[in-house]
Parts: sequence; C-alpha cells; structure tokens
Amino acid sequence: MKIKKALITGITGQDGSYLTEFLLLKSYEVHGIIRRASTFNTSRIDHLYQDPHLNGMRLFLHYGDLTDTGNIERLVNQIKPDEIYHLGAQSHVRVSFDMPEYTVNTDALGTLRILEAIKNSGLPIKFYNAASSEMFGFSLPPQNENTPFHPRSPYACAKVFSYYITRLYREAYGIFACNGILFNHEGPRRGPTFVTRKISRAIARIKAGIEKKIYLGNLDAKRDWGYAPEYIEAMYLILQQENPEDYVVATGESHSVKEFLEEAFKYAGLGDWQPYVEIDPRYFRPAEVEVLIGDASKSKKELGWEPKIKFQELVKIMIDADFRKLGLNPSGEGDKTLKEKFPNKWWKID
Ligand code: NAP
Ligand code: G4F
Repeated sequence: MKIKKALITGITGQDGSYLTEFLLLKSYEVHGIIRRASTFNTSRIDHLYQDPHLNGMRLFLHYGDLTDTGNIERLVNQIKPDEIYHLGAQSHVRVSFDMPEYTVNTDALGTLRILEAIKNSGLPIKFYNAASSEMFGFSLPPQNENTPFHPRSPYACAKVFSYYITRLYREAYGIFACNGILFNHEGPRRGPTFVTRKISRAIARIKAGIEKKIYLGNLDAKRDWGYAPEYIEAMYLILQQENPEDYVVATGESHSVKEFLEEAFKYAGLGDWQPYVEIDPRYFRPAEVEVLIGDASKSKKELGWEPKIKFQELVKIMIDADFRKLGLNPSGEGDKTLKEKFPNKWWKID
C-alpha cells in the first residue's frame, strides 16, 4: 500500500505538534516546515524526532517561511504531498495590531502562496486551511458556516482572505481545498501568551512561589474553548470526505475569561482569584471580539465529529499539566478524565 505523505506548515505550533503525532500513528510520512531561529524551536515535537540517519524514518523537517514564495514552491514540488495541512500563521490577535503588515503577509498571502504552488504543480494535493472563528468577530452567536464575517483585527482580516482564497481555488481550479473554521482550542501545549495558558501557567507559578500576581486585559470576553487534540481529528476528517467543504469545529459552549479564572483558581486550591489578578490595559485590544459560540452541527452530521472535553475538564487538564511541569502534585482530576474518556488516546500527555 502506498504511504500517504502530508506536509504541515506550522508543525512546531500547538496544533502542528498534535497533528504530527496523529498522522505518524496513521502511518503517514510527515513533512514539516520549520523556521530558522537562533535557539531551538522544536520543543513541541522533540518527542517525535527521528534520527535522519536511520532507515524507515517518517518525519522530515524542512527550513522555510510562509513569506518566501520560492521556498514554498520548491518544497511543494520536492515533497509532492498527498495532503497539505496549512497551520502556520502569526496566530496572536493582539500582536496582529502591532504587526499588521507582517500578519497579513504571513496569514493571508502565505495561504495564497501555497495554493499557487499546488495549482502550478498540477498535483492532486488536498489542502486544509486553518481558518478561524475570529473571522466572525462582531456577528451574533451562535456562529456557523453561514454566519457573515465581521473581522475585528488584522489577524481576522487576514484569515478572512485566506478563507475566501481557499474557496476560490476550489471553485476556479477544482483543487480539493477546505477551510476548518475552528473555535478556540487549548491544552498544555498552548502558547503561554494566550489567555487560558497564561492563567494555568501563572497559577502553577503562584503555587510554587515563583510569582504573586497575574496581569490580564479584558475579563468579560467570552470564548468557545475546546481541547486541542480533539480538533486535530476534525482537521483530518475534513480532508477524508468525498467532497471539499468548509466546517465549523466548536464545543457549542461559551465562557468568559472571568469564569476561566474562577474555575482555575478554585481547582488549584487557591480560592478566590481576585487577590491574584491585576488589570493591565496593555492587554486590551483596539477592537475586541466579545462573544464566540460555535454551532458545529454540520461537523457532527457529516464528519461524525463531537467533542468529549468541555470547559471544566479543559481547565483541570491544563492546571494538572502546568503543575506537573513545575514538579508540583496536581489533584489529578484532569488526568483521570483523559484516561476515562480517551482509553486509546494517540497523543502524549504533557
Ligand atoms: P501556534 O501555536 O501559534 O503555531 C503557529 C505555527 O506557525 C508555529 O509553528 C509557527 O512557527 C508557525 N509560523 C508562524 N509564522 C510563520 C511563518 N512566517 N512562516 C512559517 N511558519 C510560521 O498556532 P496554533 O494554535 O497551533 O494554531 C494553528 C493554526 O490554526 C494557526 O493558523 C491559527 O491561526 C489557527 N487557529 C488556531 C486556533 C486555536 O485556538 N489554537 C483557532 C482557530 C484557528 P514558530 O514555532 O517558529 O513560531
Ligand atoms: O487567548 P486569546 O489571546 O485568544 P483569541 O484572541 O481568542 O485568539 C485565539 O483564538 C482564535 C480563534 O477564535 C484563533 F484564531 C487565534 O489564532 C488564537 O488562537 O484571547 C482570548 C480572550 C480575548 O478576548 C482577550 O482580549 O482573552 C482576552 N484576554 C484578557 N486578558 C487576554 C488577556 N488575552 C491574552 N492573550 N492575554 C491576556 O492577558
């Protein structure tokens, strides 16, 4: 049987690392694009590293950047993947206000560069684009595949472009190109500047006596937070359908940052969150997305995808992991949930 080849942009990110684990277990040959950095930037995939000198290895890393057209063209033509999972992006909404041009170059034009490379290659490559619930912005919840977009940041504007250019290349050139409109998904591998991880990490540091306070922005914003490994399965399923389409992936529940604080501080045994939290206006955004709640009924019906982990369980999983990272003893309810709900889990517990 022919081994399937996947190319992942953003392989060193939260989602890229889980997807690599998932596809390797599905016997794929996995190629990932990594950026040159002055320090190692592969910590999320180090447990998957394979010595390039050994036979039979199935994970290959290539230097590249989404802003470099020639590099993207060359990699697509050299690797000839069956599937491309395009996850690479400047993914921080607040940062996109500081670096709008770079964000658009990477997130919008980066997507175009890959689609052009696929088109020019003439190969029957399937393409998954990581679109985002941020595209809905101001539109009233619940948001589904038919909800109009009203982006509220340079990041969201760039993702709207990436969404439409993906659709266009599907319609104009017959490319199997799909958008996954994923709502926020989190976990122990989440970047430490996103709010959930910033909170779980700070709580562990407070417990360990390293820090006393956490500085945050808007506590009233509400998000539909799910557990990242489950969302990776949806990405895969989207590319295994008979026809290329776009899908919303979400839990259907929404909670405020304040609720996340309440739940997390309580679970960590620290009691009320108020004494530990200060508001720092630096973290406010020039325009905010107030409420996101996803309606993932299409994914449930057509992909058979449904999330098992909901808000409270997610909080516990993240706190347990950050406690463990600092050598603290977690209460373990998060770990227990994972064992019960995913007896055959495919990802490494952090
Ligand atoms: P992440 O952890 O921030 O990872 C982003 C990845 O993109 C990293 O591997 C990063 O490389 C890479 N990257 C950034 N700029 C690049 C460039 N110019 N060229 C090549 N690679 C570049 O993001 P994530 O949470 O895994 O999200 C994956 C994708 O889904 C992103 O496109 C994000 O916008 C989208 N999304 C995420 C969520 C969510 O809740 N997580 C929801 C909806 C959509 P370095 O490691 O070198 O920085
Ligand atoms: O954790 P966040 O930075 O995630 P945000 O902006 O929702 O974006 C994430 O999810 C998107 C999907 O909807 C992805 F497309 C995107 O790539 C990224 O993964 O902020 C969540 C909320 C915001 O309303 C923010 O204003 O938390 C609020 N918040 C309050 N204090 C904070 C902070 N956010 C951050 N990052 N840091 C704070 O101190």
